[in-house]
Amino acid sequence: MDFDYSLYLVTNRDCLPDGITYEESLEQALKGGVTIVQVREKSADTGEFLEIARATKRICDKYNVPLIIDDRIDIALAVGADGVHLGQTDMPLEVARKLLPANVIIGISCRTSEEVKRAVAGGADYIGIGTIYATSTKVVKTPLVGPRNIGEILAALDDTSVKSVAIGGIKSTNAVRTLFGSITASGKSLDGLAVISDIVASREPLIAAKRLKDSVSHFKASRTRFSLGDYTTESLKGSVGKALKYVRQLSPLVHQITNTVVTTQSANATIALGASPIMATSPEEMEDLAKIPGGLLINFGTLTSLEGMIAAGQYANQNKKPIIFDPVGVGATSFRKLKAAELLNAWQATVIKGNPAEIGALSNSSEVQSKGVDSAGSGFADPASVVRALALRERCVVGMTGEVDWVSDGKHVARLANGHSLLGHITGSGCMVGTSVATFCGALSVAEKKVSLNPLADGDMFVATIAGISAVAVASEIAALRPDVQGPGTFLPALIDELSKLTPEVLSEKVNVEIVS
Ligand code: 3NM
Repeated sequence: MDFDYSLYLVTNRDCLPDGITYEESLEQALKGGVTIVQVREKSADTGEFLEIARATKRICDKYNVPLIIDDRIDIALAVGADGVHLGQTDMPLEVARKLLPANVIIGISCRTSEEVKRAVAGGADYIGIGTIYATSTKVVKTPLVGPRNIGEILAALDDTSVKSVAIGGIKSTNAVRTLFGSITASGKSLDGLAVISDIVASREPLIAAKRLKDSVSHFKASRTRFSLGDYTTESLKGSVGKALKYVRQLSPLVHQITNTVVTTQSANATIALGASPIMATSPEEMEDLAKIPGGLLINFGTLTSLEGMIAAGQYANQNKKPIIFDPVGVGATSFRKLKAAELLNAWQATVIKGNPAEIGALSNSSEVQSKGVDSAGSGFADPASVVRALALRERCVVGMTGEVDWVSDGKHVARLANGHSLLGHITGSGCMVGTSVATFCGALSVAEKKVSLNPLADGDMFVATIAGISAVAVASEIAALRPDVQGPGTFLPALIDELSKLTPEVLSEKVNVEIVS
């Protein structure tokens, strides 16, 4: 049976807010886009369970949505349900299969690859992978799966037609992250998301369901494309200039949560490029800020306001606003590594920008070592492969800056060779590059609104990243040649001047970019 698993609602009468009945909530959820419903009654007597199942069936039939019954085969048979859902300790799959008519589907909860393999062998039609995130809806004694491990578990479904949903703590804020985390090496991904509280506990179940459904639909429509496809060195030169035109014309809002060392400098660089900076850090204002189109930079150089970083990223994902993550010094301490993982589990980055040590640390490579926040190593033997592999693993664009910069969308790799050595003699030049990338990503996501590329952001984020890196690099070359520049002290204001004077034509002409694959 080919059901649509996109938005799988599990019922729970205990979660209903005061004043909303079970039937009202269910009907609103179905109107909002729920595609399949499971009745889950852990404490009801048989008679009460049957009554609830019958009422649910009537409403589901009205919306032509299939009905699954949790655990109870007898209830499923009695109401003519479309399927049964089993836990690992419920009736064995093989036994349930024998008791049920062939057209009744069976789903089973799994948390490991081994459980998935057993489910496949036993003839399951779908699996529910969980528990993904902490949830107060169900007492869970097993370790959380986390979004970045879903893909590995899901890989056990390769070469099968068994469907999958994820469950446990899934909300509209982490829906995009969950879906992206599920993509396997072979390109498989979740068929849908299963939720209780995000819909059932809501006072507006229709809106709650619609938000989730939109995230799943965007994801399914264009899962893995980050860039527009085929590039040549010539086409990139033109695109980079055009991107600067967009920055100047649209002046996007660039929301930056950055470190205390560079805040003023980064805000000035944003203005110089032609955009508007806002340096807000309080979690309470993130939902409102995410609704304003533009870019979001998350730079965790001084690791304050982690809560704000999590909220900002989650709301940005929900609003298709590009997130540029600058994991400053991530290789320097295990604490930073842990926090970077926490952030990358909380939201899906659109671009990760770092120096070789930072990119090495995120790639779990020891080839380039970290010293403080500066990269001490000379670089990777094969930098193109490093950025491509990380872009593929994190499903985002990766920009690695250094004497030569490397950018990949997981498919293409571009090599950039601009920049002056004085950049290495002022603090925060790497952070300024992150700001510039966020500015260009923000501009292109607004300019190319109709070019739907991926669920994370509209616009060509590969081009935006190249443009962001090269704008600072080209401006630094021009600034360093000015007669008034005597050293690092005079270089910094000259750099800000040259960023503001940079024209699309000069950027296109001077950018030293090459597509290497
Ligand atoms: N099963 P919420 S977690 C019913 O891990 C259920 O198998 C889980 O509720 C599992 O969406 C869970 O409110 C509760 O977190 C899901």
